[in-house]
Amino acid sequence: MPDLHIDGRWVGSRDGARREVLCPADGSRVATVDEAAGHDAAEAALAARRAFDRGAWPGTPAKERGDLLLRVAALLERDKAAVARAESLDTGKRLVESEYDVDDVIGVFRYYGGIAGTGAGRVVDTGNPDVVSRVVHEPVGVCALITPWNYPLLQTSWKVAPALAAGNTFVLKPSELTPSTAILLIKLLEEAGLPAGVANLVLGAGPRAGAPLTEHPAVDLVSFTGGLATGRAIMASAAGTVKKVALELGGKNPNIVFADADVEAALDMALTAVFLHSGQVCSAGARLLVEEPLHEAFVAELAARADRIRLGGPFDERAETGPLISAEHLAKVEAYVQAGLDEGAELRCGGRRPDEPDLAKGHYYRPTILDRCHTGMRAVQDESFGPVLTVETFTGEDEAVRLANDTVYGLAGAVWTSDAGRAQRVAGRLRHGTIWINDFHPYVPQAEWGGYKQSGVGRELGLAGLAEYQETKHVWQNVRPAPQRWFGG
Ligand code: TXE
Repeated sequence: MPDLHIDGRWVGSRDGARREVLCPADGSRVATVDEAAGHDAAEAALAARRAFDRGAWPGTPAKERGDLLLRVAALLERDKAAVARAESLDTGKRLVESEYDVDDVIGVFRYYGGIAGTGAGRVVDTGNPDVVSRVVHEPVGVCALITPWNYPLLQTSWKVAPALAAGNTFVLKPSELTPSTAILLIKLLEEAGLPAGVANLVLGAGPRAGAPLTEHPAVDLVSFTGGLATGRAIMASAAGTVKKVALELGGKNPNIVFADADVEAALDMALTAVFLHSGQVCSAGARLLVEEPLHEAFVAELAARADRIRLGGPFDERAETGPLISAEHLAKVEAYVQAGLDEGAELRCGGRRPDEPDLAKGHYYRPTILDRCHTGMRAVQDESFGPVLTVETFTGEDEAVRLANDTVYGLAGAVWTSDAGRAQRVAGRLRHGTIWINDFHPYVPQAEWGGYKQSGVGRELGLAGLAEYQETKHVWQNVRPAPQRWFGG
């Protein structure tokens, strides 16, 4: 069966191109899928345009749109095992993590299914009794949804669920490295009863299949999650037709540990913060800022624990984390660590591929800690998106805040302290979109997610995540029209 979905039909790419999807854990072939090019992307954009301009979906009662999302959640529940397996094969992540991801995806569809019919707008008091003034929300139109490979289905759900709840049509372009769960999701949307043309899917490389969507005049909005450089390129190309853009571009997220913190909890969570999914997490706590008196003991224990982390493939029940997504990404992480060492960082653990022969075919890299870093280093400023922690020290609240904000990014950060007042003061001064106090990583679909500064534009999740996919219209009605005589006429 072909893999592109355009105007309600499964089709191949027009030029017949195909791409192999390989499992990062061992290089085995997972699938061979159709690879779209510009003409396929354009066809998909036009199909979404027709479905928006002439189809029933944008005018379907919002409550009914929400009900469809709830049906999708139920179908995902039914197919959870197969979806999680597909996600693990594409990404190499542990099956249990993919299962958590599918649970989260179900939660996102339930959340937007639940709120779809609740916000019809508002009536405005104009002070004039002869006027009815309403502010209403309408769908933006055709959305290009471009998603990355680290949490393929989860990132997709953050876009697809609110886009549909708001009544939009879309073209989804998942990462070329991890297309399998996008195909499964489109099938479930069809099964749930979504009209033809509302959800379109093109697969393929970014410049070939994604870039044409960001330029196409039929597209009204681009929502993108991925790297900073690609985000800048997309923003520039969307400018030609002044599309709305929503961007989530990762981060270099500070994890601040004060000397009065609960050290055992802070240690444990510092590991999770950075080494979860081998650091391929936009909110990874990749910068540890530790208060001077705690520094040596904290980092020594952290390095000892990091050295014991067991690597392995998706179905290895003893594994604690998996491989990097590709050979290219592994090479990038290796070069990043080398650059950090060249800049004067001290290697406390890792800094190499694992020795185990059975991991040799995968793109594995040992959890790595670079100590004695400072904000002047590229290693502290650039996102490695791998299992690499940089360590800086500070003294007192002001220095902690200054260092934590000394980055072009602003996605997330954490503060560990037993002083509740200090926790709130620091949280208030951090220029990052999510702040955890004495915790790291949790999120809920009800709360907004997104970045300050170059971590992005706009918000996903929560009410703002729905508003991103809505236009706002003011409707003014004069119920007692009469001449105004502004002009003598
Ligand atoms: O991502 P890209 P890459 C960061 C991380 C990583 C770096 C590069 O630091 O090392 O980005 O990763 C599509 N027009 N993050 O190169 O290129 C592409 O096909 C339109 C952070 O893998 O950003 C894919 O679907 N689309 C991050 C998507 O963009 C284009 C998650 C993401 O790929 C395109 C992943 C173009 N010109 C990487 N070029 C996060 N925020 O969580 C590429 N794409």
